[in-house]
Amino acid sequence: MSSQHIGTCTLCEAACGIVVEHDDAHVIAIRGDERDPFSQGYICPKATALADLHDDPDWLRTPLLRDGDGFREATWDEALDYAARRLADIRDQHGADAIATYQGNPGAHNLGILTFGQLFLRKLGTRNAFSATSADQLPHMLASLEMFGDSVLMGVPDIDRAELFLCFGGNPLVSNGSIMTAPDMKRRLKAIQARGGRVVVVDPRRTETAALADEHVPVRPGGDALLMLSMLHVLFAEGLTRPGRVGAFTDGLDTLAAVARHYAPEDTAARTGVAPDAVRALARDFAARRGVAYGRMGICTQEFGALSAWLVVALNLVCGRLDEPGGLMFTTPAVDLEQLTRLVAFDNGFDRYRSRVRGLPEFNGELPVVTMAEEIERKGPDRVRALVTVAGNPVLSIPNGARLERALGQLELVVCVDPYLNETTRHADVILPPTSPLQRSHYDLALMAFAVRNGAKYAPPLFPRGEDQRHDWEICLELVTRMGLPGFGLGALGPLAAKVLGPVLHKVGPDGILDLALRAGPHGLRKGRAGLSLKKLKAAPHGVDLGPLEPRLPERLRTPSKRIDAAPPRILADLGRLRATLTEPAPELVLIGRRQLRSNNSWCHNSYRLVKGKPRCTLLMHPKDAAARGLVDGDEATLTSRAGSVRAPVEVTDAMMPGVVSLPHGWGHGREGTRLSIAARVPGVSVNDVTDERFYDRLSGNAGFSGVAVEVARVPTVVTA
Ligand SMILES: Nc1nc2c(c(=O)[nH]1)N[C@H]1C(S)=C(S)[C@@H](COP(=O)(O)OP(=O)(O)OC[C@H]3O[C@@H](n4cnc5c(=O)[nH]c(N)nc54)[C@H](O)[C@@H]3O)O[C@H]1N2
Ligand SMILES: Nc1nc2c(c(=O)[nH]1)N[C@H]1C(S)=C(S)[C@@H](COP(=O)(O)OP(=O)(O)OC[C@H]3O[C@@H](n4cnc5c(=O)[nH]c(N)nc54)[C@H](O)[C@@H]3O)O[C@H]1N2
Ligand code: SF4
Ligand SMILES: [Mo]
Repeated sequence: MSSQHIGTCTLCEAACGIVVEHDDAHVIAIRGDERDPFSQGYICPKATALADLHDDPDWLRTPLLRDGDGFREATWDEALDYAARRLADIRDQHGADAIATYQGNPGAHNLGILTFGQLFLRKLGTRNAFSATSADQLPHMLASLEMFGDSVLMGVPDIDRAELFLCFGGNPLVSNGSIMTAPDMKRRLKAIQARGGRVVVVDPRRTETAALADEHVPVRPGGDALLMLSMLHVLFAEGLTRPGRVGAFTDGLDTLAAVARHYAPEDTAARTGVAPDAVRALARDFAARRGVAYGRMGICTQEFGALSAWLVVALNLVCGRLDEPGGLMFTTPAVDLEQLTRLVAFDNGFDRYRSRVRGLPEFNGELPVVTMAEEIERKGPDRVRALVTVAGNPVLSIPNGARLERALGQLELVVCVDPYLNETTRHADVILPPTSPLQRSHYDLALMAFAVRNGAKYAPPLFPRGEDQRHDWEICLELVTRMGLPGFGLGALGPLAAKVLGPVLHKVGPDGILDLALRAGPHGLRKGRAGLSLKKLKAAPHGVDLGPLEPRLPERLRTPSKRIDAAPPRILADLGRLRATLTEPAPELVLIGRRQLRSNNSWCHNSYRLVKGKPRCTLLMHPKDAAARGLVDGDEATLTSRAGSVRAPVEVTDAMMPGVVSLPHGWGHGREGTRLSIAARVPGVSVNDVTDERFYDRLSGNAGFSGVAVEVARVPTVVTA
């Protein structure tokens, strides 16, 4: 007898509704939920992997404790006690900063981690806190903080009403959209074209999205800030700017115009690779249409991430496309993310302190991942002694992961909340594995704040958790209480509060917090009028549509002046560095990354249906670059940077811009001591053994995966590690 369960796919930001056909213990089939008002039946091939994850024999179901070179199974009590006792000892003897933390990407798709995981990591109170944020969207958050006074107030393209989608450094056809929760991007982009609009993609590679677009503008990696300044130059010079309603509460537009004056298209063309006429046409087209400029990974994870993120907003702003239908808008999510981050996560802030080795700025209480390895290596009595990871695999995910991997060996203690024995967790002393996505309740706390329509959906767990299993939130709450971490906002009460409040919070759980947040949120109870609550959401299992995005400014601004700053001084201060690139010699060959539809960052490669077929970890290269190095399709090449070297088969293609090569990230499994029986057999290397922790955005501290200077050779050069 099979039954049906209505759920949500947790594997990427699109948050597609799924219908899971199942028997008592197993999934029989997964398909798109046609009654989900948001995804309308769309899913990508990754959704079916949810079943593989749930049934994966390598998904740990029992805690593991280090035992010599290997691991042994332990009871939850033993493992939690051990982790908590050793963490507490290190904290008591050496201070909070002796424990480093890393929170990874799947945490953003996990209600338990977004509530109790955050609580745990923040209550550890360490300055050595790291997360995927600084390998990803930090520049967008910094631009929002500087311009709007709130780092989580990030603009979302109102894609369903836009008449021009101008996409810088995003490949939504493959990534399924990012900081733009919008299932079925192909349908949405084609709809723009069908209503007479245009899709333009600015990218060093002719990506899947660029192939569908009306126009592809190849740009040199790291050239976006110059390109956008030149577009602004044209807009101001030709009198095409119309900030409109939003202009009335914006400061700094004159400064912006004065800055842009210095970047005529003729002056930037050599560095961007975009001809002056093409820049003029882009600018005019953008001014003429009800469009939106959107930027993502490719403009963040590069040398000028924060400048680029600021300029994307500025482009929308000067053309009256900010906070207007069809432009860059802000959601009215059912849970107020700003409220919630204040409660369980961070206070907005930048550069309130710096890292010890390189002096890199803090952001929202975290330090950049590019400094993680050196902070761990740093000697002295106040050194880092322990690392806690929650849903992260930094050995494969951060620049120069090989260096981090070596540094892990120096630590006294590594605690990982993670279901897999992988490249990072193989260095653990304790692995605390959570339940699978099908065993926990789900609400996209974070992602619905960046959706292209307002909406809300709750999914109950499909399968109950086993007696011998724990949810992420239970693990994190246990660590908080067993460590007697001070607080829950009760300051001096400290450990007592933890003992008393622990059981209370356990009763409340993530669902209880969600219920409170929904009731307190913008669609919650208002003056006696019934609004959203968990009960209401449970009664609407396919989700509720809360309508199109609506103008939200100036109410949501949190700058002291309650006005937008179009030219924040801290961002302008970085322009000198950008200008210098106009005269500096550019590297002959640079590296960028790429995402693949059946791949999900550094995990999910243990699902056979997602990895079968031709090897995908290939080095894409333009025919000219290949010929110059005597390489033909299929040849094995070494890819070398200052940081390291890997080998990969070459795939010659004119989809690449000359002078740019591409290798996807997240591969490189099969290391000794891991337990990934399928992934281990898939060929591939970790591109982050070549990316360089010294190549980053100096303003924000964000990692630079795009534009790393590399050499490619037929004959192996020096092979490190
Ligand atoms: N070269 C290069 N590097 C990149 C990128 C790039 O484009 N190029 N992209 C960057 C970006 S945008 C990101 S977000 C990061 C991602 O990098 P990470 O933050 O490291 O995240 P993942 O690679 O997704 O690793 C997920 C880890 O979480 C575990 N996990 C999965 N589900 C759960 C769960 O429900 N609970 C718990 N506790 N653990 C779970 C997995 O086993 C795995 O160990 O990589 C960055 N690194
Ligand atoms: N299938 C799949 N989907 C995913 C993920 C995954 O691993 N696999 N990861 C998820 C995560 S964590 C994230 S953050 C999102 C990311 O979502 P996207 O940002 O849409 O994803 P990417 O494919 O990395 O797109 C970045 C694009 O920037 C281009 N690029 C590189 N350098 C530059 C540059 O200097 N300038 C410009 N203009 N473009 C440049 C790259 O060629 C690439 O096409 O995807 C999410 N979705
Ligand atoms: S696009 Fe694919 S991976 Fe992303 S939520 Fe939808 S089904 Fe899941
Ligand atoms: Mo990401």
